[in-house]
Amino acid sequence: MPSTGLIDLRSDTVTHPTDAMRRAMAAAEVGDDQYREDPTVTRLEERAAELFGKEAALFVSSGTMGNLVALLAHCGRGDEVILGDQSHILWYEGGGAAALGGIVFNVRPNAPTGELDLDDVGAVVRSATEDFPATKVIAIEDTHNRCGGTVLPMGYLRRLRALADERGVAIHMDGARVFNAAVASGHSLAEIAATVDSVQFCLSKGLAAPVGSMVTGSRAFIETVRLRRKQVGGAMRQAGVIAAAGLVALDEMRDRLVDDHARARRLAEGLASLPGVTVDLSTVQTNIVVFRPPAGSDFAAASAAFRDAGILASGFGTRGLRMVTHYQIDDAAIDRTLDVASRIFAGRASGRPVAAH
Ligand code: TLP
Repeated sequence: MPSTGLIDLRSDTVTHPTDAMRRAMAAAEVGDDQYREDPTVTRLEERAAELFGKEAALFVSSGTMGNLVALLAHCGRGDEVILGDQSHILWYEGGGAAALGGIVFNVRPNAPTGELDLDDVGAVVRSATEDFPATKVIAIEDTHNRCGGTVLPMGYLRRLRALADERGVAIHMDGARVFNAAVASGHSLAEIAATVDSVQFCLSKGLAAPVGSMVTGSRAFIETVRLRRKQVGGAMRQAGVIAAAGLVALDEMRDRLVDDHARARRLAEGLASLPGVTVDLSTVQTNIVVFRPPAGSDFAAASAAFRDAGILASGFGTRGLRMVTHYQIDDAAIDRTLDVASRIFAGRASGRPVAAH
């Protein structure tokens, strides 16, 4: 992106398909996927299962649908999911699992790192009785969006796995950005996925595919997920046209995430050096930067000042503003963002931010 154009840091969901994706989409071999006859979808599902070391995978239209059908497969009506108070499933998915599946949300605090406290989770897992809903699944998020893109450490994942095994419950990972977690931690997708029963991951975030997410898990689990996808109207026909972009995403777009992480770090350090701006640098581990304007500033006004200068950020309520790096954000875009930020916040250790120009 030229440094004079609009700099869209609202999310990595804004990424456009690459030229290689558009070529692959145009050339995609297709069939009716509800007859399991779309060879491109089948290839994508096989590739995803292989990468994640799971028996099977299913292509779905979005991360929200992936989380929904996975939870519907783990839980019956009145069963319970344990999830974090900052989780995407709780905040941004319209309560779908409760609305459509009658699933009970047992909400526990997320630590600033995105972890759920293991003692706390152990204390609230419960078996069905005449009174209690039965806990069927613990839902975790890696990387953790509202916690600023934090990566769940492997030691933590293994301890959670041991707890879940001991208590007979499943683990679902909302791995919308699990590729960022793998690149940042140096652990393979299969190592990460081995600690959980199911993973939902997005092709349409940092990997830049236009549409699509996948759910991976055991063959039997994915068959149930397939039925749930049908029930919510998510089964598709010649979906190979979009799956083709997903294959390019998996094959060509994972390694470059390291560049997004380096840029996010530079952005975070630059913002942290401005008067009164607060960034918890320990949470800036991948491509997300959450920062708070100087105390007393109006967050909406700060966001508007960036927008007036051609820079889009998203709001995370009282947590601050969020900027997300992705492949359309180059070094010049980071320079310009920092330049604008220094003008917005210049000398503003407190009080309302001023316009940038
Ligand atoms: N997140 C979006 C917004 O909804 C906040 C974003 O811009 O980050 N899990 C996680 C952790 C996500 O961050 C998202 C999207 C989803 C699931 C849902 O994916 P989609 O948008 O494909 O339904």
